[in-house]
Amino acid sequence: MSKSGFAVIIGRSNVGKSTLMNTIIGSKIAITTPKPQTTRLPIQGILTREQGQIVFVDTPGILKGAKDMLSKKLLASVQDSLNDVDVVIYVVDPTRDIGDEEKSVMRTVEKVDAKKILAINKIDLEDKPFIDFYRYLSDKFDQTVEISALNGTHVRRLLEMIYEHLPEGQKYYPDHQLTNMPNKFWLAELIREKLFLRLRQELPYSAHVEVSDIEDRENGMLYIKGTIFTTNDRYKSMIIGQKGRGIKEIGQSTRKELENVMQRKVFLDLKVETDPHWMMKFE
Ligand SMILES: Nc1nc2c(ncn2[C@@H]2O[C@H](COP(=O)(O)OP(=O)(O)OP(=O)(O)O)[C@@H](O)[C@H]2O)c(=O)[nH]1
Ligand SMILES: [Mg+2]
Repeated sequence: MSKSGFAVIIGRSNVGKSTLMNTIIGSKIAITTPKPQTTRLPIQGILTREQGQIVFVDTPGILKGAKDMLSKKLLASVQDSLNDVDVVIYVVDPTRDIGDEEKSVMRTVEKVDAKKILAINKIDLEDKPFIDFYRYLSDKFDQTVEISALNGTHVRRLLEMIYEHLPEGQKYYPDHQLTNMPNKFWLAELIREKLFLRLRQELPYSAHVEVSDIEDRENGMLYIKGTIFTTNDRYKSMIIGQKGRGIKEIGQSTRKELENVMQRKVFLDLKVETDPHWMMKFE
């Protein structure tokens, strides 16, 4: 009998949760940016080894005090993914002060009925002024590990810890499946990453991306149709940019990455539309 179970990755925004999941799975499943609230929906990354299968759930970062509807939905989705979890991996960033926000995440973690691992991330960075504060939290956890999600330092140790706590059981997914995310969703996320990296301040949060069409075309070319929705016309023209330069750059950098990953030619048909109500539809 081998082991199987769910390991939820939780923590405030920007601590490196998605980076950690990608490093563990060995593939870019979730998008990552230096901006808060990059992840918007819990995303599963599946690791199948001889010891068993771990289904990781990367969750949106918890931002305290954000009272807008998007943040509320993000928080609700985090709460949902904490039901029926076997292991919680609580990721913290020792370059940032604990503060009220971290305390509120800690309270959420405390309430969860599961094994808990504290992962102190970003140990590759020289300057970690708050690391002792985080080390001090170890008492409250079943185990603690100091990692670099970016470089993979001590990630193997973390995996061993998770396997230790996992119950015996059947696999949830077939051996070669890496994520539960449909292709269209993953492509839309990749476009959103490029959009996030380009835009400043509040703008990225007023945008949402959908991919409506993926088709194999002649000569092995992959045709992808995507739309960036934003809440008003002013944002729309900011995304499009002067002489269309903005949207062109977003399209080009997405296409380049896709061609690299897929090893084939990609045609990306990308438009921007105004839809003041997309946030209402967002789940
Ligand atoms: N130096 C260093 N940077 C890291 C490490 N892990 C993540 N980062 C960086 O931290 C930033 C945030 O990483 P993400 O993985 O997007 O963080 P997240 O916790 O998923 O953020 P949200 O989805 O917004 O909650 C990115 O710029 C990463 O490259 C690490 O181990 N070391
Ligand atoms: Mg993330």
